[in-house]
Amino acid sequence: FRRTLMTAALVAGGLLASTGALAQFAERTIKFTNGVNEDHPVGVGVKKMQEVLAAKTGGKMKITAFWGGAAGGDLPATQALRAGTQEMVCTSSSPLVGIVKELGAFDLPFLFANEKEADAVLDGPAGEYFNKKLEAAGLVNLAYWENGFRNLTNSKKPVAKAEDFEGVKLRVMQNNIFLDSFKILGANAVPMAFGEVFTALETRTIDGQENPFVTIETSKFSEVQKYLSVTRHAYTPFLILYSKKLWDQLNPQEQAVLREAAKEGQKVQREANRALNEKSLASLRKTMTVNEVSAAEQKRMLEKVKPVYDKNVPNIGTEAVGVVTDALKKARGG
Ligand code: TF8
Repeated sequence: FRRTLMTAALVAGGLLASTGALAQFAERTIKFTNGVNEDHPVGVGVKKMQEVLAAKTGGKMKITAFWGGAAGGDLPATQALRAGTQEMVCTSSSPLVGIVKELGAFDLPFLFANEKEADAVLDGPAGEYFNKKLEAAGLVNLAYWENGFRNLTNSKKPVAKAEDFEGVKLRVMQNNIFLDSFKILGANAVPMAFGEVFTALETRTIDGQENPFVTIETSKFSEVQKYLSVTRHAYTPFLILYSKKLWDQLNPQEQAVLREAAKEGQKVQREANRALNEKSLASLRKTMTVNEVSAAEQKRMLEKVKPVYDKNVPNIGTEAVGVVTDALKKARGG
């Protein structure tokens, strides 16, 4: 009997200790939205976040994810975060330039050459610089994830040189720098929310769009596009944003576990995205006509878009552009 009592006391004590550790976490359901489909590597990252939260909070903090833009596109979702009516979103930086103009630095054409450079800039002090700007606008960036290098698709012709953009009606993100860049290259560029792109391509309201291979494949643009041109003209990062209004209602332990989850998610999301990038290209080749753009032609395109830099850098802010170009120099070993 004594022994049973003692065991019971020990068990109760143990339970108390563990509930004590978990008491710092409230039951929370976090709404997360994204414009891409769940089979995009963002799905891998979110799954990881869910696992980390389950393990660290005893299942008290949960993420409910909505895919395919079903719960609104990048910009409306980000506005919901600012208003405090939604917790989280994975969004491209580009549609947010109306909120944080400095983010336009990432839209400058041919800025990053490879993923290593992007990681070095985004995960270092430069990334922190943009996080501060975001925070001042009511958005806490938990981590930079990856969409990837953007490439062009269209239904008219292969684009191998700058002159080939002529006569292509091209959807661009709601972003002035993209609009200016493709206009100056000769395309008929029209800004459009991502959620409208598939139908606009299908009905031939537009001829083309530009996104990384993985997004082209998982959003099924390949079903309504003939030509894929490997331009790699921009790397616009994904931001994992949390509503600052709702963030401020979390305690430090809850905030720390969310940051940790987003970081863990970043690792697997980038890995999955990079592994899938080549696979996606291979599968796109089966139905699309793919052409590479030579380094020399990329350079000619860059020459042609130089006035876009001159016009937009003052709007973005020379400080923000300087922060990125300095970090890039460092990453390149200069
Ligand atoms: C775009 C963006 C989008 C992504 C996606 C919705 O073209 O690159 O593909 O932000 O997550 O609008």
